[in-house]
Amino acid sequence: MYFQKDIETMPRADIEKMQLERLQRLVKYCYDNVPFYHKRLSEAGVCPEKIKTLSDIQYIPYTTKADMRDNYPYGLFAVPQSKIVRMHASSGTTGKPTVVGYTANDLDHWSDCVARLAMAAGADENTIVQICFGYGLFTGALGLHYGLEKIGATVVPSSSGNTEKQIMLMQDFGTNALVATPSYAQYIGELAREKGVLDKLQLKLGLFGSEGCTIEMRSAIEKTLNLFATDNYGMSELNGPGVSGECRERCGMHINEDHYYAEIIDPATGDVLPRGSEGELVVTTLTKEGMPVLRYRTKDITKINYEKCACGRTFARMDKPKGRSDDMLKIRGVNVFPSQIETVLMSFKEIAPHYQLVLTRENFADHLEIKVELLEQYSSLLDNFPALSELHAKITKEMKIVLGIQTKLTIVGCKTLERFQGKAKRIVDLRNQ
Ligand code: DLL
Repeated sequence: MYFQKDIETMPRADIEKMQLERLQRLVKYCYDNVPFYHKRLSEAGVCPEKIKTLSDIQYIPYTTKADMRDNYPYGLFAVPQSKIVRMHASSGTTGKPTVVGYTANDLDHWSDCVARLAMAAGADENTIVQICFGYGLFTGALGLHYGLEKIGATVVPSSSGNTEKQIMLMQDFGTNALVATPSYAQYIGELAREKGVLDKLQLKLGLFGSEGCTIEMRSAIEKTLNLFATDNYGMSELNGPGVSGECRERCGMHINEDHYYAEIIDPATGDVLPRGSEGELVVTTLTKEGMPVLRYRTKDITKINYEKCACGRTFARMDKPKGRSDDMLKIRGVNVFPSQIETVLMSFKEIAPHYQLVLTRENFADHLEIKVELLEQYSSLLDNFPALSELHAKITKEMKIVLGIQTKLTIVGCKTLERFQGKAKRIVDLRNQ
């Protein structure tokens, strides 16, 4: 089923014609309305008239997360505040989030994009959907919320957490669709099983996203919850969810190419790679008014297939991202940066600047263990259990406040952890073992 069949099944030549027209308009729009882009484009010798073909996009410099940070909070906005009707934000490395502003048209386009993906997954006006993403500055909940309302689904904005109540509502409301991160969906399944109410749930569809999930893990979740789930990709800087998502064929996530122009580049050199190659996804927002983004480096590693899909849609399909080219960790749906952890650790005088982050997956949920060393002069703490426990509790509490998730802390003696000659490798990712 389609939400906008004429657009979703456009011949490729027409898609590219539309993309070029929109790109030309966008570059002029950014040049005229965002001083940051005016300067960037001028320095690169790109005036709007230089964009004559889609491949001329290669002359435009990339936009990065650092640019977002440097222009916090409103430096990349293209319209005055009076035209902004919504703001969202994502967590950032320095404590300052990345801010996104939306005009009324942006919200309309955003919900169209989500609506298409929800219908491609099988949702319609008979869907009763529980949205178990956290409502707030995070784009996931409100993004799905308005997209699903647009197709006439009944939205239950239950947010994340309070899982027993979620399960009760699912039974009482006859919820037949679930929006969640795959790991939260798994947890809901586990708890429902524990409570002996799995067979009382009427879920048929899962719209999962916001974090990676292997096919194997998804199959296990589908089996537990007795539903069919699709994967959905997006990021705050590009509106949020709705950039791409799977149809019922589940052979790649359809990119909403009338709103997003996607490229694949070599993350090391920045060179654009030939179609079909694997590399870092770079996305240009073709229609965004509030905060347009030119060639945003997502850091997500994937590849794109431009063949028409068996479902009839012609929009290109991206693979599930293999991972990120930077260090951001996504744990139980929460973005965690190693630098945040380091900042917390370094605020304790007893702790040495040596730590290791061990990621594991237990019962389909990600866990983070932080191993830290005591400074030599505090080594005696290892023999003083009450004092060590007190320090342990203080660090754990601070970590929870800063990261927003529970972590396991292991304090070890000095000179226990590995040392490095070149770049430190602090992350030990055992999640796929
Ligand atoms: O996670 C937006 C979103 C919400 C997408 C709900 C889908 C559903 P951010 O918090 O800014 O935005 O995180 C963006 O999360 O660069 C990816 O690394 C990762 N990510 C998002 N979706 C997927 C996915 C939202 N389906 C970052 N598979 C992105 C793997 C994903 N990784």
